[in-house]
Amino acid sequence: MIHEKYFEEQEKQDKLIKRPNPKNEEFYNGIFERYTYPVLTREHAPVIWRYDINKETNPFFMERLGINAVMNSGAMKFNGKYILAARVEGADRKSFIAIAESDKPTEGFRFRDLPCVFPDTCPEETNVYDIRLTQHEDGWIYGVFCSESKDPDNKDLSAAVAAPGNVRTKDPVNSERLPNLVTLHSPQQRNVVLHPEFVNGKYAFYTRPMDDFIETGSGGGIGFGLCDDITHAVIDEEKMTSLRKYHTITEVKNGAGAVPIKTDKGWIHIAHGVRNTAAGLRYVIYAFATSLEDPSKVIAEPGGLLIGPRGEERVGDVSNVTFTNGAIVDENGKVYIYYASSDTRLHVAETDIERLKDYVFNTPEDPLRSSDCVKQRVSLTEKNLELLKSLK
Ligand code: M1P
Repeated sequence: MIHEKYFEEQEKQDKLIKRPNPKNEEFYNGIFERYTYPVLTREHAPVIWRYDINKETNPFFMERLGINAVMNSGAMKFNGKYILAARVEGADRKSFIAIAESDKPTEGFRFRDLPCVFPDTCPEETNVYDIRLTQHEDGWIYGVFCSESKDPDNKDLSAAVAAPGNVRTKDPVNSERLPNLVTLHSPQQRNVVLHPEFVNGKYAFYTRPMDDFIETGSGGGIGFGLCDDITHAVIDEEKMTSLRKYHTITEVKNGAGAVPIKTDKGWIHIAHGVRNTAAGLRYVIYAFATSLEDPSKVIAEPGGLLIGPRGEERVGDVSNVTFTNGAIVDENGKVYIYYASSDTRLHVAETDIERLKDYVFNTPEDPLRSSDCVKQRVSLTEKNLELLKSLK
């Protein structure tokens, strides 16, 4: 017999999913719009994932398998639907990937009945998260994610190893797991993204070389490497693309985010950068462009952040974080950037290709020193003052 509380909880959730999500009219920067509500939260996790709805076995209608957070999501448009492959974190700290879909890009996301169950080919793997969905020109949809295991060579209980897992599918229901990507010169990898096109006839990956699970150490930024065989992907040389720099938003680390967006001026990358503060690490989203002829070559990098945590976004399980691993470009040129705040919930920011190009190619670079930054600002202000004189 179904517990009566099930119907109450389900009704609450249906209301939440159907709630309209207007643009946040208070926020303006000309670059993108924010929306009022997150598009996915832990309250969106299906009731049937969390409760045993049978009154005989769950008389108190207790949550048996709680959900802690819904965040970092891969994204794509498929068969007219907006698809999010979300990182769902259980109350037990283990994450898994689950697909939520909607007919609209900014509201109405509902999880499928069952989360994704990838072929269990890595017995040492403890946690999986942060999938990037690449609709590759070879006809497959790839999902590259972080596969995390306990470090067998380190007695520290928290010592872990991160490697890029890879699944592929043609129908987003059944998936084939490929061996984890191997990078010959980097002991750990997270935030790996498969480029959607062949480069010199090879598969191309954006990587993030790390010496350690948390610290990038000698890893200088976002790398780029090629491999011949996607079914046994091995990367030898990792060229550097967007570099970490002292006293910038990427000082501590950075990492590729959404699959690069192709424009007539170059590939636009929406990535994340991390700096340290007295309050801990601060994660923000930034953008840069690489050349169409050589997608490893950075051709533009606006100074500063594109999306930083604001208001309620600042607080969560890991506060002061905005992070993205998915964006969708619509047929009409609109771009939806799905970003999580503070490792807790998922939001959407809306822009379009023309604005993104203008932002990436016409926003000044970070001149790296206060004295040059202030000159940059004075120059802009003086030009504006000159123009304002015409009003007098
Ligand atoms: O907690 C913030 C983010 O930390 C990691 O990102 P990075 O590898 O750059 O440190 C990821 O685990 C990510 O999931 C998380 O949002």
